Amino acid sequence: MSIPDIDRFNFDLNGFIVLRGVLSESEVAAANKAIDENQHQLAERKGALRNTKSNTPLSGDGSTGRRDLSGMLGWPEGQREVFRNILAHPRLVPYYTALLGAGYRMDHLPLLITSETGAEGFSLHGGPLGGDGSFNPTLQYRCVGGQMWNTLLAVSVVLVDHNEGDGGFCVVRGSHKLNFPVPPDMATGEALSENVFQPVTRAGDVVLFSEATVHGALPWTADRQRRIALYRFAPPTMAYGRQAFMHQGPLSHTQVLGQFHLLPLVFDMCLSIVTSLPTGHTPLHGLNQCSMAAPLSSWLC
Ligand SMILES: O=C(O)CCC(=O)C(=O)O
Repeated sequence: MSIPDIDRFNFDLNGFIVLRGVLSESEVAAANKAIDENQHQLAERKGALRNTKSNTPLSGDGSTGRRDLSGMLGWPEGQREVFRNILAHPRLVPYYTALLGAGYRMDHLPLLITSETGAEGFSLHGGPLGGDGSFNPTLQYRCVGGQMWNTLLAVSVVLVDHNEGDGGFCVVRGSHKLNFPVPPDMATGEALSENVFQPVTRAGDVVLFSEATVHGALPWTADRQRRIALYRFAPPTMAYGRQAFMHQGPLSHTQVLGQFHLLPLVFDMCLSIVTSLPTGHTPLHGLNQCSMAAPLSSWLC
């Protein structure tokens, strides 16, 4: 299960790649129908939850926020399958394996992102260095002896067309190998915007990008709702999502143990995902490819 040389070259060069037509028209329709049925749960990021700096090229109309929602993997039967299939999709597994190693695992919870016309974008973030230029061990890309490796891979499933100038996902090509920190004015969209690229995508495409590649989102300008489903995967030996705890200080021993009431839920979901894997993926293969129970903490962020 290897990936084409041209894709390997492209990812290594740019830090991301667009895979065309991964989802069929009917799968895109199923995903959009499920989102329609759950639209009311989408939360808009207003006020203090806005992400961009006011009055910058990323801030959109200044008031419309992005909306997001997680939990699609646990939606009722008929709604969840198309989202669960991304975990071990036959077109994607070779890429996950090439970019993360055999035994890759889902990291923090996938989420839906939607934007109405005028919604703000998302400040540039990610990259292999911290803001002060220090090494950022959690977001790295390497290629050693022809083997690519990422500490965290984002998988963005595109559910509506993103035409040129529409906005949405944007990336600084090649920045997974940068050696100096991103200038603050670049992160806000105020400087060096000629280096910020918005890939044109169609509903059903999937964008794979290293979180070590500087990326974000441009304000949404199209007159239809933007929709993506965003997943993150990690190598079998790494967990990024647990960092969400650390932002509020480390948990005490008792608090960590307190999280274990979730274990049966996680195990249930793991089992039901394995049983709903696409044909050709045996339970053993599924468990190995996507060890969902491992990072208990990542279910909580
Ligand atoms: O909106 C997008 O496509 C980018 C989202 C993103 O980078 C993030 O949520 O971390």
